[in-house]
Amino acid sequence: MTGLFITLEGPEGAGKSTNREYLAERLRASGIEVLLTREPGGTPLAERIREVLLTPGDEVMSPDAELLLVFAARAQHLAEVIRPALARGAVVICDRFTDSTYAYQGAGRGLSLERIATLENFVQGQLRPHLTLVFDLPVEVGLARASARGRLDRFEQEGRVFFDAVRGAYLKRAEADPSRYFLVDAAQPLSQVQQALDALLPKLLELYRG
Ligand code: T5A
Repeated sequence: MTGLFITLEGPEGAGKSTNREYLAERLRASGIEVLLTREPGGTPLAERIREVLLTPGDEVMSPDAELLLVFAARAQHLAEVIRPALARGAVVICDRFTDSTYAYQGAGRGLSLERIATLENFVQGQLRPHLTLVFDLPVEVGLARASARGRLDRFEQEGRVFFDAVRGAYLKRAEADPSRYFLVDAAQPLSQVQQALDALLPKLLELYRG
């Protein structure tokens, strides 16, 4: 049996972290093993790479170095956590995955999408998420939520143009493949966002049970 791979995506402050536990609990209530994880990160080594990626520093990180670090963390995460969990039949809910790379390193930094696709194939082989929830909201709303938490990480210090490109990339990817992507209006009050997730549960269970 192979499990179900669900990824949560979207710009800063969209509510991915807030809602991942909610979704996990709803699935666990149906007796399913759920593994919650995140990127960059998810293993001790990948979390160390996350620190490097998110911590602002004096030395400017080159976009290529950033891209390779993201995929290095992903390779470790896949080998140690995601693939084993899927192999034993769990539902894996991952807060960000390769759609973030297309959005941030591709649209945000302007790196070639073909190069990202090459690394995606190299690191992941055939593995792609079964379902991707894109939490979408106006850039200024997400940044206001993220800023309210205090110190900004290295990505959150980027400007409006960067985040407009990130949001646009998510919307474009979701539009191109409606069978895999599900858009969530993340600007709504939390209770309504969670109602939208509840409405999605039967589809998730159907996908899981095949
Ligand atoms: N990255 C990552 C890349 O560049 N390439 C990659 O390949 C990958 C995998 C990771 C960074 O790494 C980059 C992208 C990111 O910049 P992160 O901390 O994991 O950083 O991701 P962030 O998006 O920065 O995480 P945030 O915490 O900012 O966003 P979330 O998780 O979407 O939002 P959340 O749940 O923490 O909510 C933010 C605040 O809003 C409130 C919450 O209570 C919280 O205070 N909130 C709401 N308020 C009102 N109404 C709602 N509906 C709300 N939902 C949440």
